[in-house]
Amino acid sequence: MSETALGIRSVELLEVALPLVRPFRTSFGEEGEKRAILVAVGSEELAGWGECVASPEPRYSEEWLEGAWLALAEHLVPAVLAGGPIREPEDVGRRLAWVRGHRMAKAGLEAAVLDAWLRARGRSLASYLGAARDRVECGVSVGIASSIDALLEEIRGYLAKGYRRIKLKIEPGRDVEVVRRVRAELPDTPLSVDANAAYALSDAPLFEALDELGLVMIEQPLDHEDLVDHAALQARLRTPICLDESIRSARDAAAAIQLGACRVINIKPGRVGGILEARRVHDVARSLGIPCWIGGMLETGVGRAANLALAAMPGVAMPGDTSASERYFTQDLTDPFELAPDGTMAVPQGPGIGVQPNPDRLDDCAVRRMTT
Ligand code: SMG
Ligand code: MG
Repeated sequence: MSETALGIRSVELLEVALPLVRPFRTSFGEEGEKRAILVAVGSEELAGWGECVASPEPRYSEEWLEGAWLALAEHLVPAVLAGGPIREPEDVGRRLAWVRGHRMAKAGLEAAVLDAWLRARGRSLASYLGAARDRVECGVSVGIASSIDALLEEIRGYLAKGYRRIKLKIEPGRDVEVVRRVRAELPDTPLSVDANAAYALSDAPLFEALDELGLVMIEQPLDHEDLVDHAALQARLRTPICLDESIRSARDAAAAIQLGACRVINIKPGRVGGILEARRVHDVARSLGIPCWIGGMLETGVGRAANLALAAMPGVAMPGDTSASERYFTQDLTDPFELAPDGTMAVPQGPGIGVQPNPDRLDDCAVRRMTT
């Protein structure tokens, strides 16, 4: 095991396409297929893997797959390579700090370097992040369905598998009535809703109606740039508001908490620019007494493995959108992640993220490759 700096010989970008077992619909659009950029960092005889979660279209955030590919190929990868051997994982962020934004692209590259760096030391990502547990609680995010009956059938299937919290996607016109029906059918199930920024403060009465339904949280009800309106809405509700899209950094997290804009934070490493910044968001939330949990971006096993390590951090106090591979894919890129009947999943314990994509599966799923 090497304790010396990590020399990077090459960086490969791979665009992959995997069919989803069912389309995933949110207030901003529908995805029928998972596309992602995998980043593979080659060093000596080992490789490190990272996943960039930018979607094909810039709907969830301003980043999108093609833009992330260009940012990586033209700016981020050359900047990391130009700096020479990596002495510590923070070197990646320092070398990329001059690039404004492009957090998902940066996160994919940082994750790959961090994985290689940890593998060279025989150390797991979970232990590096200070994991407090070796199994984590899992919830599931349920897309907007064609009918309430179809939605209930899907939810019952997930509950039978053991998921500990159900998150319902809502959009204007498919909100209070749907949630009320689900709540009536499932009075004891921990339920949350996620609006993906589809509402305005003038919709406060709608959220007051949701406030009566005993939800665990209401995720990102309002515009991603509007912390002040979120604070005004939170002041009117007992149900905690959880921010997702609005939190792009530890600095945003501190501001949102101090403003009273949220009482829960969804942490996604891609959204905040990397695993190290995700840990900083966690640390800020924890020091200010705000529970956090780990979200999801329909990741393949590569990104999922890192999310499970993050979910083991001590301040993560709620089930994550870290669902089993079979909830997304008939065949994942890695060995599948499986949910235990008690609704928990094992945190990978091997070096780095603890898993690797299967080379044959990668050949089947790769639609584009580029090596620098
Ligand atoms: O990974 O299971 C998952 C998806 C969780 O709902 C989920 N993610 O806003 O939290 C969110 C959405 C964004 C998905 S965009 C592809
Ligand atoms: Mg969300």
